[in-house]
This record gives sequence, C-alpha cells and structure tokens, in this order.
Amino acid sequence: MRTQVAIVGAGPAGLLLGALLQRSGVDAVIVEQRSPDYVLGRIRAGVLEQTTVGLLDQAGVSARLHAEGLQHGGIELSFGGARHRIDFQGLTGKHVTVYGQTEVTRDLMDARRAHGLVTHYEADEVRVQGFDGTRPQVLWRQAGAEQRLDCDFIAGCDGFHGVCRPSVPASALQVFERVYSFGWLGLLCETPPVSHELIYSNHPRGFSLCSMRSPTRSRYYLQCASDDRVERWSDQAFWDELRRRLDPDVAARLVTGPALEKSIAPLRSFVAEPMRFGRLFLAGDAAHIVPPTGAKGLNLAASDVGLLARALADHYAGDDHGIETYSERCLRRVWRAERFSWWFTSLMHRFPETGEFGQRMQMAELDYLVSSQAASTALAENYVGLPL
Ligand code: RFL
Ligand code: PHB
Repeated sequence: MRTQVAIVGAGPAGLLLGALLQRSGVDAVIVEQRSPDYVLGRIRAGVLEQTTVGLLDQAGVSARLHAEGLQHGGIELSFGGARHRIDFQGLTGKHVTVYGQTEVTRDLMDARRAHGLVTHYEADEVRVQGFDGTRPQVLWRQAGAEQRLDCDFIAGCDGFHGVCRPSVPASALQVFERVYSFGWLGLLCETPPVSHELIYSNHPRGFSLCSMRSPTRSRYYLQCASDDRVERWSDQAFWDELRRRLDPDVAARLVTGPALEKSIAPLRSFVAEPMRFGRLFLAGDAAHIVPPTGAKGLNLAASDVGLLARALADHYAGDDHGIETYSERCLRRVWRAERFSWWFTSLMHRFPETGEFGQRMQMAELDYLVSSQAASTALAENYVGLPL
C-alpha cells in the first residue's frame, strides 16, 4: 500500500488532519490500534475555542456542531462560598463552544466514511520506520497478517501512550514534565446541568468542576488522589462530595442521577521537543499534555494539525517553509497553553504540600482576579484561546 501521508491514530488530531488534507487534495491513510466504538467510548474534552471551530468549518464537518453546540460567553469561579463570573464576551469579544470530543470524533468519522477515505482500525503492533530517510513506512499486523504502508510523511497523532514519539532516538528528544499528586474523577449523567455556564470551584475539600455536554447531559469532576480508584466511588458518594464543594445555592439546585460513565484521569504537564524528526511529525497528545483545567488539550491538538495540514499542502505545491518551521511554530503556542493550564491548575486545586500559606495565596489571587479587569482579561483571553 502507498499514500502521501500516513497518519497514526484516529483520535481528534488524526481524523481532523485527514479531513483537512483531503480538502487540500493530499492523499492520507489512517492506522488506528483500537476499534471505532472504543475510540467513541472515551469521554474527554468538552470545550472548543473559536480557532478549533474554524478548523472544523474548514474541514467541512461543523454542521452538527453549529446546530447543537452551546456558545458560552463566560465561566464562573467559585471560592470562599460565593461565585464570580468572568465575562469572556465582554472582555475579549470571543466565546467558547461546548460540544463533546466524542461528537467531534463522530462527525469526523462520518465524513471520512462518506468520502470513502481509508482507515485501518484494530491494527496490532504498529511500528514506524525510515522517517530519517526518504522512505518512511508504517507497519502493523491485521488479523494476523503483516501490513505495510509506504508514504512520503508520517503524522504521529497517536496520543501520549502511542508508538511514534518513543520511535524517535531518545538523544534527539528533550522532554519536560510535571506530574501532579492528584487526578480528576469525572462523572457523565443524563440530567440538566446545574448552571448554564461552567463553574470552576476552589474549595478546602478540593477542586470541582460543573460542566455539560448538552441542555440535558451534565459532566462533573472532582479532584481526587492520583492513586484513588473509581470502584471506590459509588454514584451517591460522588454526588455527596460534589455538593460539599459547591456553594449552598448551587448545591441545592444540583439534579443527580445514575452515572453513564465514571473515570479517573491523572494530571500531567508534558512537552517533547522538537515536534518533527525528518519525515515524522508529532501532533496533539503525542507531543504534549496539559492538565485539563484550562480545557486546552483538544484545542492544541487541533491547532497543531491545522498548521501541519497547511505545511504538507504547501510542500506538495513546492514550498517547504511550513514543514521546516512546523515544530517551532507549534511549540510557541504549546508553551503558552502549558503555562496557562499549569497556572489555572495551581490556582484552583488543593496542594497538601503548600499548607495554609498556599491556600491564603490562592484566595488572595482569586480575589485579585475577580476584582481587576486586567487580571480577568488575562484569564479570559487565554481561556478563549490565543490567536493561531
Ligand atoms: P487521543 O485522543 O489520545 O488519540 C490518539 C489515538 O491514537 C491511537 N493510538 C494508536 N494508534 C495506532 N498505533 C498505536 N501504537 C497507537 N497508540 C495510540 C489511540 O487509540 C487514539 O485513538 O489524542 P489526540 O488525537 O492528540 O487528541 C488529544 C485530546 O484527546 C486531548 O488533548 C483532550 O481530550 C484533553 N482534554 C481536554 N481538551 C480540551 O481541549 N478541552 C477540554 O475540555 C478537555 N477536557 C481532556 C479533558 C482530557 C481528559 N482526560 C481524560 C485526559 C478532560 C479529561 C478528563
Ligand atoms: C469537560 O466538559 O469535560 C471539561 C470542561 C472544561 C474543562 C475540562 C473538561 O476545563
């Protein structure tokens, strides 16, 4: 088999890259280790920046997003028993769109199928080679038989635990990492959201987040210990703990119900530099991870592949500038999002190691944040997304 661009991974990064390349007339094949149902079953992000929506428009997959996505002009910060709104629309003229990663993935999968584009699902033992020369290859086993895809370029969109980044010689890679001592326990539920906007809460018992997927579907998160196990949390225990971490007014309005999904995600900041090695490009979680507090992970994955699709299309039109500057241009945006996500995580979570002093510092900063237009604007412009 042969294609121009072999994409490893059919998460949002790989699927969006495939759609953008198709629009530019570049041929691409995707190789994914899981089944389509498994990919759709992972409940993750919910908040899209306008830049991400623009890329989905460009890819021609945004009709349902515009019909069903919820435009949010702000968020609420809850601390010290009260809520304070940050008005994104007023401070930046921009909004974010609440539309689940699962739905983005479904729309991209449907479009790929409708265009007859090739995705090899349930590929075992995926390997990448030859990207330091001119003949890169992706190899895998499918139903026991060895498969080989020859290509001009490989796009490593295979997430944090993928095979592409570890295939680069360790000496060529610089890794920056911070692992947090806590995780997020998430619960998805078919109940109306407790509020029409997201509520990020800093509470002495730990962080919590009230989010949503639609007017009838809610997503809630609790800060938990990184070694906690989801089996230890009954639905009732989750709701009881969430209520304790909300202000009384919101707690009284909370509508509970059986969990459709419950899972624990560890929190990590991670960047691998550079994002290109010869003819292998890393994009999305394969190259960087942010803690979810700033809602940046999926958005960074989208902006990476936006730049990569353009660079590859330019290459086939005879211009290699985009390819040569891909890593540098992505990393500038990545580090800004890393800084914002780390800052917002540090501000909102309980860090046992920093004690009472750390908590007083958080309260002082939150107080400043909600009373200073300059500070609120800094939060707002990072949350809605810096320009591409
Ligand atoms: P993905 O989604 O991990 O997809 C990678 C794909 O590659 C496949 N794969 C392989 N395929 C072939 N061979 C191999 N060896 C392979 N190894 C892996 C995998 O099966 C998978 O299909 O990475 P991608 O595409 O880069 O997308 C990144 C996003 O998924 C991620 O950044 C976001 O979900 C992060 N995130 C959020 N981002 C936001 O922008 N806004 C949010 O509100 C937000 N909330 C979140 C989040 C992540 C969370 N968790 C669970 C970590 C909330 C949570 C709880
Ligand atoms: C979500 O709805 O899953 C979500 C929203 C905002 C975040 C993280 C996750 O910051």
